[in-house]
Amino acid sequence: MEGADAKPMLVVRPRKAGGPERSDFKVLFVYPNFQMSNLLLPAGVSILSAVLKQAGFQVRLFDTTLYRPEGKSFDEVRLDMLQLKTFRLEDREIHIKTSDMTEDFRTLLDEYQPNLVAASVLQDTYPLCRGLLAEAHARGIPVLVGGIWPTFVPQGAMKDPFVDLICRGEGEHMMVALCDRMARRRPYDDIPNLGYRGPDGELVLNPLGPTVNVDELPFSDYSIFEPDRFYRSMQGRVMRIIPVEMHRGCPYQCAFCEDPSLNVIYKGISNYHRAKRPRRLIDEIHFFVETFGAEYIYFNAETFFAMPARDFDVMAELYAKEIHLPFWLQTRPETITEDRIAKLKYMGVANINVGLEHGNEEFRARVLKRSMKNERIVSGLSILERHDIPVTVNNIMGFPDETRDLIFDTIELNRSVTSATINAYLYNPYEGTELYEVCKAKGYLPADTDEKVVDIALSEEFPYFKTILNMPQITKEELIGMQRTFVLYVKLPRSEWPKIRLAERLDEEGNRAFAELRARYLGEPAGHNEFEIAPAPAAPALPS
Ligand code: B12
Repeated sequence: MEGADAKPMLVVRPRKAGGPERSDFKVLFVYPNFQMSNLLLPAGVSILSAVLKQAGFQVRLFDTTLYRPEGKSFDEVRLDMLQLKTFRLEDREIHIKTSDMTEDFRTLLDEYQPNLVAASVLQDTYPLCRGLLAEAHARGIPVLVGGIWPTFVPQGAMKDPFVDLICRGEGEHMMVALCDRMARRRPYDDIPNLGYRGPDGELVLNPLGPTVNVDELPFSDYSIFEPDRFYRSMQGRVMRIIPVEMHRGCPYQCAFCEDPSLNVIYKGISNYHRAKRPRRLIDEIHFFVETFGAEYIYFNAETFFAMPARDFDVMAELYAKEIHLPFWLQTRPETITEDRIAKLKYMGVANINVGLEHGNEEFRARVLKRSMKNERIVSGLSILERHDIPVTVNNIMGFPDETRDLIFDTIELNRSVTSATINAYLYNPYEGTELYEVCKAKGYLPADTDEKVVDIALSEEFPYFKTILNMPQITKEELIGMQRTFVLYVKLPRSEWPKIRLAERLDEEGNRAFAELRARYLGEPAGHNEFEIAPAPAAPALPS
């Protein structure tokens, strides 16, 4: 089956250093992740580290994931809301840090003396690293910020005086060129994808250069992460779960996602959506098994089946014969067919994540730009049920103009399928997406100026489980209440719905009802207030 696809395995070891300047040049990445969250090793900094090391530079990383946050962690909130299975990090002797994060960062700066500090950020994670970047800048170290947020909101991070440079779009070519010029003390203001302040403080954005050939990249370098970071829970089991970047980008048009806009900004330059060749993908997985002791593979692809049928056949055969570790993937419901799932079983599939997102066909097609029939969603998921594959169903609520009834359409559709776990996120608009523009035009953003939205993104309070939208048809409290009871509405009998309605309320009585129902759902003895619920937020201001 390999046939024409076979190619020699790529070598990952760093090439001989380009010269003394390169091997002396030290990059310190900062990865501001939600603290103590059960999240993956990220693709972005891992590939950037690999290309920089290959080019002969030194790389280290400061990662915020294993520090205990002040309040509840992202995962603790998800556990409260029944959207995550209980897991025990202690089983694999994973240590959560109790030391002071900023102090540890200062110590690392003293010890490592980096020539460049480079943060990889999303809109929600940028606030977590501002203090650290300010520390680096105060010591005269240039600070660079890259990732999806600066790609679409380049002026955002540049509002902070301690940020010197930003990267729009892909970072591989840009970072190697930048470090090379910095190491040789050459000007770097012409490097594609770079943003910087011009002579009058104005933001200068260089044009985007071509995208990388994903088959020619070195394998992702996870060695910059601490050993405890390789563990993650999957359906309650903590394992060494290693992600493999399989596709970059996505061919679909979902209005809430940045992917369609990545295709737009790269239009006329390169195709943003790319898939790795099966042979190369399998070689990379071999490397992860040998180097990082992978016990479980996480295919990083927005839609796993967005690839030619032949590539899937080749990959399935290679994976089944050479790897056969349990694995996770994500795909759209309408891509699920009997034949494909039989092949996934042959490969050893363990879990599948399916984006249902919304239960009302018309709303889903018109507002979310996801056209598919509910029948197809149900039939797709029933194939997974027949094959006994645990499924996580993703849902989002709180879209512009979405009413309580529309949210119930999503609850009903979830009730008609079988799921092992359910994610119910509150929608937040990300700048660069089509739906962000809709929210803006309707006056649902906190204020109708880009500046204000940036300020909110920069605020320490930018929430991971709240919505920033102010909408006339539903309040923020109602959305938060529906989010925390979503799983109960789906999984408990309808006769419980009046009590679940009470459990939506973010007051003492509501919290008590929620605690009882949650305990019942989990089969635990009921105990009042065995966990705390965040206090109800102030009533949102409606647009005038
Ligand atoms: C896989 C994925 C996840 C995974 C892994 C996350 C991770 N950090 O890798 C999981 C499921 C854990 C996840 C979680 C979340 N995600 Co997510 N995720 C994605 C997805 C589908 C692919 C990301 C990816 O791996 N791309 C491939 C890598 C190689 O690309 P990249 O990360 O963009 O990096 C390249 C460039 O950006 C740049 N770059 C990146 N960092 C840096 C740093 C420097 C210094 C430089 C120079 C360049 C640079 O160079 C890299 C190589 O070219 C994207 C969609 C997308 N296309 O971006 C959403 C996306 C990034 N996620 C998003 C969101 C909102 C989240 C969550 C906040 C959701 C939530 N509330 O739970 C969390 C945040 C978790 C976190 N701390 O990161 C949004 C972000 C929107 C925004 N504008 O900020 C996206 C864009 C989806 C969307 N709605 O449009 N996510």
